[in-house]
Amino acid sequence: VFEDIKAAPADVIFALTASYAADTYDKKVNLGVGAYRTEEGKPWVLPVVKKADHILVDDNNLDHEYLPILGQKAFREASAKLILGANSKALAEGRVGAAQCISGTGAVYTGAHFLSKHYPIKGAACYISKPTWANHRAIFEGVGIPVLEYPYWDPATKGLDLKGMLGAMQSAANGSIFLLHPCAHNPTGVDPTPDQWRQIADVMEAKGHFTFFDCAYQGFASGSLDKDAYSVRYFVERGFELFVAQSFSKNFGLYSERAGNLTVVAKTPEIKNRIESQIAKAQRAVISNPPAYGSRIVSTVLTNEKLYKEWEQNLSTMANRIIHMRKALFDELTRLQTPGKWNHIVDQIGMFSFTGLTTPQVKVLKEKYHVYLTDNGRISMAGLNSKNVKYFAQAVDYVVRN
Ligand code: PLP
Ligand code: TYF
Repeated sequence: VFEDIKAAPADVIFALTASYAADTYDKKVNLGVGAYRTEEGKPWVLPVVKKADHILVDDNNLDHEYLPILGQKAFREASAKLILGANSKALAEGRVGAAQCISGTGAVYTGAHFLSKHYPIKGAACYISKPTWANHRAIFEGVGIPVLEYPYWDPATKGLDLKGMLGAMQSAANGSIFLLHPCAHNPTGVDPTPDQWRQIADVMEAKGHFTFFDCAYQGFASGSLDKDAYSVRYFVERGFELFVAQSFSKNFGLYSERAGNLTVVAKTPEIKNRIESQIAKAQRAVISNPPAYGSRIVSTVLTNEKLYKEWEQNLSTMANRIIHMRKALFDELTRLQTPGKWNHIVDQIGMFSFTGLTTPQVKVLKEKYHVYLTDNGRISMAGLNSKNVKYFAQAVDYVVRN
């Protein structure tokens, strides 16, 4: 039957992880996948997650019954509150919906799928940032929504191309869908400032565009969960109806547990209910109902004041180690007098740095130095530690000079 089936290309980032794992060189460095690593280069189970784990194990009332189709209520409510803020007017007005999804990816998919069926402007395109996380295009195209790009990264300044971004928003057809990263942009590590968010919101509002936030790094950007939610809360305050996909993979280190949420801010409670009912109908046909474990860990922490504080500390541990590594890499490149300006390494935010290294340079890094990173020059800062940062800086110095 499938004699003519064509092989699909591998996911670039997962393929990097596999090549790294197969490499036997002792100094190899993995700066590919955006997953937190300790100073020892190991995955980190957050201490607060271990605590929540014990609480769940000791809870004799836990069973393995199906969750409701839209997921665990405590998790959905706590997730919406985490991103919108406890004092959110939209929450108080009862017009915020939520669906527990298969992590951030599933939340983006669920929102995209809903838009493909119910967005009132037929044929509306979704604009994604150039560049962005590769799955954005795959997800929206997969549900039949045309995908276009808006400028984001300015190679000359190694910062935000605000003019290009606003220009694309202006010239897009009214009522287009815009996928925005609320903080810690993947892959560039460049975020708009509050004043730039205001300008973005002005155009989004004037053009009647629909805002779809994809929030995979709350807690990783500014070191404060509230500050990292600034853009989302600001848009909601201004009265936007919007979607927010939330991932707990990074900020809880729950990568494999697939804990995510789609928060829906609707115009009225009644519209919110109808949206949720359609999401439930669609969810039933894809996953029936979401998995429980990750969401239980998250809701245990988010609904307990003491554990929440501890979680914030765990987040600081991760965010600070990354900031420390930015500084260490910058200092090392400065010490080596590596040609070029490297201040963007310390200026960029979140898990990634968009180094400006070119695809041929990346190739040499891999082949000569066994350093793994994506072809666009993105590095996952968490892959650096005090044992490998000098080696990496020397490798960068070599490829820049040769
Ligand atoms: N969105 C962005 C921008 C991401 O970087 C990621 C990956 O971490 C995700 C969504 C989804 O991640 P996950 O499905 O693992 O929660
Ligand atoms: O960009 C990253 O590294 C993370 C992890 O298909 C990831 O977002 C990468 C690729 C992918 C799913 C997650």
